[in-house]
Amino acid sequence: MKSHILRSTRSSPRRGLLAFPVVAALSATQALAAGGLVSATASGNDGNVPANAIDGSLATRWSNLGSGSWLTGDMGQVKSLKAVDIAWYRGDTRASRFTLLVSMDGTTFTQVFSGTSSGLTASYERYTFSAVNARYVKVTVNGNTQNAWASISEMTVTADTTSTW
Ligand SMILES: [Ca+2]
Repeated sequence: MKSHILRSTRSSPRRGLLAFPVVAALSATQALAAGGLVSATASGNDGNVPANAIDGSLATRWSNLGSGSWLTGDMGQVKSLKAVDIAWYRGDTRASRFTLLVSMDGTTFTQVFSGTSSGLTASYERYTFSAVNARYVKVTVNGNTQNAWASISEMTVTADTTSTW
């Protein structure tokens, strides 16, 4: 008599459909997958906390009211940074004025970019600059074309491998 064993193992999961991990505290490896930032701090928030800006989800955001509000991301180590991608909350209906600054120690920052988002997309928009060694990247938001809110769905960095100096 034949017996049939129920197999719980299904066919191998399809690759290429992995979503970004959505967890409160990312390990360095996970964070690199999600956008290169291992933690985030900010000048304040309205309940939409800074970690929401580095969780890999465009459905969550960091928000704070007031021109000059800032969000700082930590890459966890010094890297050669050359671009920052930001997805602005409601970025398709308003343009945000902002500067990008970088730092080695999280205290002394140097500006590398100043400009205004396009106002055309709520998805990622890339801002590039000459490669610079840094561990921290800060975006300071000076309001938008509708109000004084700073609101970022996601911030990610593009960096070369760890500097060897
Ligand atoms: Ca998010």
